[in-house]
Amino acid sequence: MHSFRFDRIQIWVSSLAMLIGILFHQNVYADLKDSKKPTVSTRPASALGTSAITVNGSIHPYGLHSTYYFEYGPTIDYGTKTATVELPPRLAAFYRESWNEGRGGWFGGLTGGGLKDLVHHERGGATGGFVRFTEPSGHDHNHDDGIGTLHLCKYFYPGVLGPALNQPSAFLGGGDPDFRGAKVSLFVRGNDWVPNGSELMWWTQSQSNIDVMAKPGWERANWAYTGFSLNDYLRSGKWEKVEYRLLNDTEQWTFGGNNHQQRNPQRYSYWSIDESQRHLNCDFFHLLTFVDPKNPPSGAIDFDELEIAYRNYSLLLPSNGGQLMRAPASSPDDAATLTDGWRHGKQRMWHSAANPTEPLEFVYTFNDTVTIQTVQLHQNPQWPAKDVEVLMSVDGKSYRTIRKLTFPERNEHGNNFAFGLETGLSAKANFVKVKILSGYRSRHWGLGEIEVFGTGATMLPDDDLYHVNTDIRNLQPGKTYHYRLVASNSAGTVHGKDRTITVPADEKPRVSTRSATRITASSAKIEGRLNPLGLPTQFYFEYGTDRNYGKKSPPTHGGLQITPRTVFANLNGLEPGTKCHFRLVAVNQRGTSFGADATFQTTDN
Ligand SMILES: [Ca+2]
Ligand SMILES: [Ca+2]
Repeated sequence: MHSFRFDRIQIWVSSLAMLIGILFHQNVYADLKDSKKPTVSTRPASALGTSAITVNGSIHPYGLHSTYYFEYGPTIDYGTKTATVELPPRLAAFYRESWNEGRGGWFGGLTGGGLKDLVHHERGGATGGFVRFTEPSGHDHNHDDGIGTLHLCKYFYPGVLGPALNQPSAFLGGGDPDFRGAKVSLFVRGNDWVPNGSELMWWTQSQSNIDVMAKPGWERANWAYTGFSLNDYLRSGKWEKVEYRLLNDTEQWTFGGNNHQQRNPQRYSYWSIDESQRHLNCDFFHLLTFVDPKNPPSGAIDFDELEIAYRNYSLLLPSNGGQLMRAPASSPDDAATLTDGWRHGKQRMWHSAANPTEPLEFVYTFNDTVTIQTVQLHQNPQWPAKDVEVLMSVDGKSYRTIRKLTFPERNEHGNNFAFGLETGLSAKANFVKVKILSGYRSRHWGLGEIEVFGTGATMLPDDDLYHVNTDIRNLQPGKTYHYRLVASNSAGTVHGKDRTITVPADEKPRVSTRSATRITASSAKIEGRLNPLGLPTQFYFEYGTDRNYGKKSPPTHGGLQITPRTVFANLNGLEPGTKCHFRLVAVNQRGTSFGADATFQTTDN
């Protein structure tokens, strides 16, 4: 997929840099060390209302612990900088749902009165079982001011919201997983699928104040990943494997706002994409966006073999500073499978030697003294453990029990839900000991994964490209600001190139025309970015065979948020083999804005 090409480009660029070094007989060692300095790029910023902006950039940290900030100001001397933050740890945690055993913790869309369940099929998937979402689904108008009506195809609770609604939660990352830059892989199949202008895409819903969650006063951020649509994979009617990446770049996302009845109180209030993905604590979905209630989609969508690589702050992951000190002898399995980021699965879990008779002890230490807040242990479905004790120590000699639990043998919702969780701890530790005291089968005792969450560790990032962004507030309307990204790792500090952005002087909509896709002899999808800057806004596209245009797409509600969004129109009835001009136009009470002209050519029948 396009989103993975960065790896190849970066490898190619660094290989080329090394080759040039050798050719010119330079000090190759010095070049190699130098090449470990972060690669830093300042990227275009976007407006956030008339007194704030979101600045974007990218960093390649080469696997070294890295920090970054943005500096900004009215001149190239900048003068102000944002808080220095760490680049997040590696994509070293994995969630997989095969739907072979059942529906797991997954839900489907809405009907008029409640949840419309996904139907589980025992066979016929890309592998084994799968789940099916079938239209008609109830229209979910909750986010109309952001991205229009939704149909919820399938959704899932990664954190604490689920139990509050009496639904199962997988507690990814102890309930606070980081999905910035996450890699998503799944199989989809369309069955007589007619999208009628809707798009199937990823959706992130996060709560900025986790204490209120589903209680009165809750406010939630909703972001659709408009950087990637799954629609194209539903057309063949066959199982199609899809891979994409949730790039942490604001230009790839669209914020979902309130419906028309929720202006007061603000329910779906803004929280930055960086924070919303950093704490994916409510739920995530694959859903249909831009649904036209008068002409909804029809057919069914099948899902199978979902796999997500995300960022996990477990202190036991080797790249986060955990080290295995001692493991039981004579096991057929490598103890490293207990900290490989996978909850269960072949070669991803551990079981003991035959017929254990005494407690099985795993001892871990940390690179730095840490404060342990959460412990999460995952079951081995094949050789389930029963009684397990978790202890911690400062000196490695005297240990204190922090949790003794009796594991369930299995969970009715499947292997992803067979875990023990202890939260609300606060204990400084240099060592952790996990003792398996008994098992459900006498032949072997096992576990799937051991996770410990807390603070105090230095976590290494991936040797990969990261997108970063930060909101900057309290700026002057109409004023131009300079900004640049600055990143440091142990090999040095690098300043990205200077860029500028002019903060909108007033609430007149901001527009930019983007490109055309899905071009046939008679049709095309045309796209743009729009920021309604806080006032109710309508948008349409002008199009035609020259810059006089002459035609326009139906005017559509473009929201009233202060955030940019993706907007599009589907054009039909075009002439084959013809060049078409188009531009985005948006109107609100402060005025009308026109995007730049863009063109595409229809195919020759
Ligand atoms: Ca399956
Ligand atoms: Ca594991």
